[in-house]
Amino acid sequence: MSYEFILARVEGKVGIVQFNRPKALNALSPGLMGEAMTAVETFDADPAIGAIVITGSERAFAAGADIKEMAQASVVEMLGNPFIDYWDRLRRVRKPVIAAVSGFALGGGCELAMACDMIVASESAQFGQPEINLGVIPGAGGTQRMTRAVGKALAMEIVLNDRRLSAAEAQQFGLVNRVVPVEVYLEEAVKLAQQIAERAPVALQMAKEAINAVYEMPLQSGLAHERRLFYMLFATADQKEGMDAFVNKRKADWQGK
Ligand code: DAK
Repeated sequence: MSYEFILARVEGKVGIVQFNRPKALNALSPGLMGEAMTAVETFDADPAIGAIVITGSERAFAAGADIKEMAQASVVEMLGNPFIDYWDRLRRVRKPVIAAVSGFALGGGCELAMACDMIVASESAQFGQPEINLGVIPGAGGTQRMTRAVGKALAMEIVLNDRRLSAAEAQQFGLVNRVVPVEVYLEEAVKLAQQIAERAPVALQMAKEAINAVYEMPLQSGLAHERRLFYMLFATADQKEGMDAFVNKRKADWQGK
């Protein structure tokens, strides 16, 4: 499939979606978001793909939603805007999704990175929620996911006072998994995705679901949910294969069944 605002390619078992609006610092226009989610969903449905990487350019992962496109919008137009649906579609992706972030990850760009399962950042990455400068607040999860990631005190500064986090700070506060030199950030993200993609596919999906349940449920319900997923995996061929491979000291051959 050919796209106007993104590039999509496959490396091994990893599907890579790259934002491609360099002149607008990858501002997340509806066109870009629609194409990106279509590509992500196509990879999610492809059994040859085990994990997905979402990235931008060295200068900008994404500088947020397209301010020019929403500057004159009325509340009714914003309510009818399908923009937020893209985030819900990302939440429904079952395979692991890694954001490879370099440069600006601001507003909706930061929210998009946080909606992924992991973040690999380049040393030049900068995370922030500057919507206050536009007379609005984050609307795609920024107040919720940022607060859960870095805690209330720092989240207040980030959202109320446009405090930006450097890559090193983002790692220190638990927002990103690792920080690497800018020359290799995408390579490192793809390498991590490749390692994950080699693992038991059904168990991967259940593991992701169980961890994400932390954000939806109280502890008792989360523990019960985890246990149900654990038991369910004993109905898969991969569980039999994985345990047999261990017992017989061989490498497991996952079927994703
Ligand atoms: N939108 C549109 N264009 C943008 C943009 C953006 N977010 N960010 C940058 N650009 C464009 C600039 O206008 C400029 O275009 P030209 O003037 O050359 O045509 C080009 O990208 C290069 O930008 P600069 O010249 O400004 O480059 P600098 O290096 O000087 O500065 C910057 C880079 C990233 C610091 C600066 O561009 C900047 O502050 N950008 C805006 C960052 C921002 O405020 N982001 C938050 C956007 S609001 C919703 C839920 C959520 C949202 C929306 C809806 N619903 C529930 C419906 C999300 C909202 C947001 O994300």
